Amino acid sequence: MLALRDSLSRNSKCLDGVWDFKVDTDNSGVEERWFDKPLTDTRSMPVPASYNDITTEIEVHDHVGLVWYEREAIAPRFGDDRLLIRFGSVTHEAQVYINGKEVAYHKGGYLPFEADITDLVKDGEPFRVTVAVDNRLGWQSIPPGYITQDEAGNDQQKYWHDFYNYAGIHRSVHLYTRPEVHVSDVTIVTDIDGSAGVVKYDVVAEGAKNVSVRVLDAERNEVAAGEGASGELRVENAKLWAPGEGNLYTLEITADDDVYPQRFGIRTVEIKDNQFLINGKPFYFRGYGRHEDNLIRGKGHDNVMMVHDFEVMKWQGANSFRTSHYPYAEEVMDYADEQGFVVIDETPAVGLNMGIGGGIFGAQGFVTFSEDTANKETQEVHANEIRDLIARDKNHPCVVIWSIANEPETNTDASREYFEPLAKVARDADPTRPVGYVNVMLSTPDVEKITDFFDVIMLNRYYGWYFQTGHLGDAEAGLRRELDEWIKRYPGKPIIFTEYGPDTMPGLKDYFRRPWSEEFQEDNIGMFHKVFDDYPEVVGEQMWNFADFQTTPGTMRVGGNKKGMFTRDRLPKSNAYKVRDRWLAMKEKQ
Ligand code: GCB
Repeated sequence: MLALRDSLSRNSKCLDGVWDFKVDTDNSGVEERWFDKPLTDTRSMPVPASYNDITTEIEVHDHVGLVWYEREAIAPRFGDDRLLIRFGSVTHEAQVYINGKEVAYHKGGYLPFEADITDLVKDGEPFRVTVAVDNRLGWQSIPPGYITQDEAGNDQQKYWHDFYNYAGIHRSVHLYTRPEVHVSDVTIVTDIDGSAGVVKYDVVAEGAKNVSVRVLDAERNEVAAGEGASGELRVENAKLWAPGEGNLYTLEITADDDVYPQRFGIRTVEIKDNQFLINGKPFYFRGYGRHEDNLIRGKGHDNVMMVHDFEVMKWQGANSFRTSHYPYAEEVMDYADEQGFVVIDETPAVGLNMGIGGGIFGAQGFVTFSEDTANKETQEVHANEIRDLIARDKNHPCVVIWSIANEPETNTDASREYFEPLAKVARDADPTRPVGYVNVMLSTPDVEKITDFFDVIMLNRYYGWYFQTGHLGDAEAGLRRELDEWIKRYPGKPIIFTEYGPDTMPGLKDYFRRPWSEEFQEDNIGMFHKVFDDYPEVVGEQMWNFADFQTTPGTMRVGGNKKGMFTRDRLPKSNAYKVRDRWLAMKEKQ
């Protein structure tokens, strides 16, 4: 799906702001047709934001099921054009009504969707937008979950991932106009030939008689041009997109009356002899797994926090991050392109592992893959999440790897059956980028069964924390043994550590440098770094997590997960300075 862009032929209007909101306590609003009339007894709710932490009421915070959002909007002048309503994301399911008529249903909490509302509204007239949002997760949703009842008969949402199930209208809502015949998709693939950039493009614009393209540089100078819906262009003396250098071009596409500006970067990505190459040069990932998680806003996108987070990451000398554990806001991907940050782009397939729950191993009594749990239908939903993520993000130069799942079960034959077709879905959708998945510590190389489908090995490891707690000597020995085994079994595949590090209580100091203290975070992470430095096959370190974040309550979590390099309000723990010294020194050398 194309990003929202204004142009000569496209105009957008933002519907963010304070909407009316109502919790559907009995989840009966759809049957009772709440959308027929304006909602009554509403309260205020900001958009975009998670609704959970905005009020002080537990009934809002903990509600399982539907909530309703509503606002009035004024249709812009759209003449003969089409008018659409577009949502950056609604978590996890949305039904959208315009003046009471359903125009969209979307399942999946982290990707955009839109609906054509041209025939339902009139130029300049007000109309009612109603959105029913459902936060429930089931066996056939990605991520999965299930619902139980407590003794009083109240629903409780259970799930296996270690972050709070925030819900709401999480990203911006827009109206936008575009001509009836329009650009609906474009794929841009770049290569480097000496000092020139080679730009292959493929435009979809159904019904268009004339399609032409121009490549504009950052100053809007035309540097190449072509006719037709697909072709190959050369940009002489190209300014390459590279880590730390967000050089971008725009492919301005004209299809009859529609003009669509697609930004892109000229760069290559390749894996060769254990190395991860960007523009032919070995690249070492320094950074973090992150979360879209903030005080009060929950998972609502916020430009203030986005820009601040990038500033903090740059301060530390990071060059990359993973969108753990779901696709991030389109604004974040645009900004990563501009800032030259390298991104491992992940689907929302997290918690597909009944052997772990909320960071606790062996805690559940379910089988992961079976007819009654994650089944063929789940696999199809997962496949669509992969396709839709790639469709949304394929033209971002920042994206260098697709991660199709985080810590799924991968040590059974059933998991092999489940993942083989999904790896192929990712490759078919994008043959140009490496594909991987993020491996859990229960799936060590002696028992793991799916790495042969993938290009990179991405490991989440908690030596010294969940295992050999506090004993760094044994932890180091275990880590080295495991690395040796991966390298022996999969020669040639580069290894990226996508998670490591202990929970750390900010301000907890300890002469004996024990677990939970700031000193232990320094030592544990320092141990990992020492080991990484001994292995040329290790091409990246993305510690867990950029910042502390909210989770479900549990005996293992103190006000959320505390593995952050920074606190939830983005203040450095002492380890942050140590890692900063390391990363800035590495940056100098790279
Ligand atoms: C993991 C998960 C991550 C958790 C983390 C932890 O392996 O991928 O979502 O938050 O462990 O802290 O336990």
